[in-house]
Amino acid sequence: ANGKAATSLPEKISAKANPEANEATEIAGNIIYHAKYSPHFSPLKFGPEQALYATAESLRDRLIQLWNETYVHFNKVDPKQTYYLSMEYLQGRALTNAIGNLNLQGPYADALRKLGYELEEIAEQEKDAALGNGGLGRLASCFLDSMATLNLPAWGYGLRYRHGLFKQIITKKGQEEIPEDWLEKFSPWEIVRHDVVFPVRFFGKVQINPDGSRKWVGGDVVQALAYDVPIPGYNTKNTISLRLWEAKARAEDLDLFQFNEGEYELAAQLHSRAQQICTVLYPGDATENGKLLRLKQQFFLCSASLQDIISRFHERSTAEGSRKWSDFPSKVAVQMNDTHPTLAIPELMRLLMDDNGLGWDEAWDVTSRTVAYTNHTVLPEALEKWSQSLMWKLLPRHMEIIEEIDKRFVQTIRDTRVDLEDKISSLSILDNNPQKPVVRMANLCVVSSHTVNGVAQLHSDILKAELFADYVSIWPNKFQNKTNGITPRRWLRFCSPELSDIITKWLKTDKWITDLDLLTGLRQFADNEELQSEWASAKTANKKRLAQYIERVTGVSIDPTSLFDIQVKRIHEYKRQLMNILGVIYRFKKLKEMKPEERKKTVPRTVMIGGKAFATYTNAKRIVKLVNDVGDVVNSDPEVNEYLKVVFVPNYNVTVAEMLIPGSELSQHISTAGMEASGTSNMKFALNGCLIIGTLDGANVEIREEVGEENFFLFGATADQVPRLRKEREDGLFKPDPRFEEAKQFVKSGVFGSYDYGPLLDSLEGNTGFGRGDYFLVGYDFPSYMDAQAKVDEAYKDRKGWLKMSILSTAGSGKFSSDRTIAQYAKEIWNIEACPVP
Ligand code: NBG
Repeated sequence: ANGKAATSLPEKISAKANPEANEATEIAGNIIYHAKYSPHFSPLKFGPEQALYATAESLRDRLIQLWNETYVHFNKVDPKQTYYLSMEYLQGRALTNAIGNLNLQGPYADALRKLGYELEEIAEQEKDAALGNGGLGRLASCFLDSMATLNLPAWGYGLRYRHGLFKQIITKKGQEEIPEDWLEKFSPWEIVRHDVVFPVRFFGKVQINPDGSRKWVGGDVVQALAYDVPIPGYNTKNTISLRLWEAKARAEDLDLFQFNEGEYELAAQLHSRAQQICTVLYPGDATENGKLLRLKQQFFLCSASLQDIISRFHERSTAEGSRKWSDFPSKVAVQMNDTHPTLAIPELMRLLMDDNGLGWDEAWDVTSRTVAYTNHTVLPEALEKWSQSLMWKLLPRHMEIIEEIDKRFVQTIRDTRVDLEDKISSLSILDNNPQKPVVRMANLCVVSSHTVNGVAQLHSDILKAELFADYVSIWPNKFQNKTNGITPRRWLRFCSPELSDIITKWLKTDKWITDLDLLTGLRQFADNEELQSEWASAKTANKKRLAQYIERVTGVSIDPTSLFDIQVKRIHEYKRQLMNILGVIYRFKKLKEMKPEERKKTVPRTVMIGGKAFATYTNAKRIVKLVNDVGDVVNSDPEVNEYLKVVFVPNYNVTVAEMLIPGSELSQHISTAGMEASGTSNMKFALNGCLIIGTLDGANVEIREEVGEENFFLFGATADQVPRLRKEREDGLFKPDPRFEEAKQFVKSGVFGSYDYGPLLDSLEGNTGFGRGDYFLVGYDFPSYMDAQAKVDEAYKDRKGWLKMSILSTAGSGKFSSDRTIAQYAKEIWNIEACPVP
């Protein structure tokens, strides 16, 4: 705190002559006001935490003002609006982002200095809003930033998980999970909307009225209460909303009689059932109860959001008299982020038919012209299938509607496409297999949506050629590609101000922040020594900052002049962190075998791996344990630790990513080809001048095209080779590379401790009875991976060559702005237009 500890509020702030200083004075006054009158803490103490809340609240005033103006403007213009439905948002911290988007960096820094604090120090107090698990959730958050920045009439809807996804801690046992506590105190960024409440029903039964219409009655009714998180655009007034729902029981649901009888749990059971809904993201689903809770969460999001959307449709119609339902699709676009919000389809049908009296055909026309679906994975285990009996129990009316949609769809196929007769069992929505009857959510989405898209070109091609091939023959124009993107504000401008300033200086404009294609202008300077040296010093500064962070959270001290090699993402066998660590193990073994003078010729490396494993995913947890065990041995080996360090970065999240990515030089995107739908951290790394070692998978393919193949370390099988290679592996025709065998053998020898890695290593064997046949082809790709790693070392020795590649990597990343992605969604799927607040 500016040298001296600031723990109390200053009495007076003196104004200076220039306007910036006046703005800072005004802001400081605002912060003091909030510190004094905040309902959340006493003004007697003004430590960093209080300073954070007061600063955030001063910003919140501005955001609310802008948010209101935007809302009023949208109401007036009444444009078609998009609603993005997502079970996940990985917002991360909001303070730096809000200050940056509002262009208030200077005044806020000055204001806080007057109060005895540095802005960075205050920003660091903030906890991440971690309402997501990985790329899909972070994509949703990047999309919101772009929607606001492009002035699009678009909103997000999600759930307000009180404990988000778990927090990862690393102990001797490996990964352990503890609850996330982002709401423990309170979040200054949300506005409770006691005026926005909708009832959401569960269970109950379908009542048939005398006129034949149907009504869902009985069961439990829970209230959905809205919390609005304002999302400011960059350099614009437009501020949109992320509306998060919280589940609440009604006062009348407390059974006062039972309570007074001392039966407290029984008396409040509806309250506790409502509480469960927004407790955590992805509760374990191994039990029936767990499945039921997840289904409740999904329906809760869909029902509350659609009721809200419909009420806004009515609200905006009052100006020109009441609106026709057939206009709904020209006013509303609903985007389903993966299959999690699929229940939006039967829920919209139900609301239209049962509550608003539309007939089936009219309701179907409205629904199918309104909803669109983004697929984010081809992994069969991630394609949702819900048990029909569970659905009948929780959502009886919706099951009737789904059956009817399916019946009509199948009938149409029978009537019009005799050639597809034998495909009907796989095309239909209901899988009536008597062992395990399920609803196939992806099929329901494809049948009901006007547009279906994948998230990178290769992924969209695979969807069309494989997963949804037969649907393509029915609706050839339904399928699109929308290659993912990332917001250049958070992922370059704000997380690496040093590099950003250099880019602005050389491009002679900062317009690249909203027009990322301008980065190609750096290409002409890639060989320029002056730029290279500035580039190098920005990278070095970021590496030093990262090294300090690593030491602080892990105790491991790393050398900022070594090559920083990073792989951060959810731990999954298809992402092949296991291949990475086996490569490290091989490197370690070779270093041990070398003579000291030989070692000196090698390129020192720091390998950082981070990511959460799903709590019940045993092999993923074993991988986390292995990385940690390898780190313990390597980092304490006096012969080798000058040349190799291995760090497991705990609790990887958005904030950690903002620290790691700017300091990275090499990053690994090494999934089995065809399995990673897109990847989005690959884009963030490339944008920050980090080189990629990777397979031809997901968006890697397009990144390599854009940055140039000479600036990308490619290896491995291609997606079209994978099926044949798996077959060969199964048939025992595969001959492993000696390096692969040596690395596995080394682990088995017990060098990395007594933990039993047998089962993990067995998963890499052919069909040996316990082996899973190396489904992810680690063995097959290992030799080409190691060869590519050798090329990395060679390239790193040529300092200028490396810097040039790094500059070209940034220069080629323009395509991966989420502004480009969202502009394409707006034009090609949603049919919406910008609506800037004047
Ligand atoms: C993930 C994919 C990633 C992709 C993100 C965002 C799911 C279901 N899918 O490859 O695995 O980048 O979605 O599209 O989380």
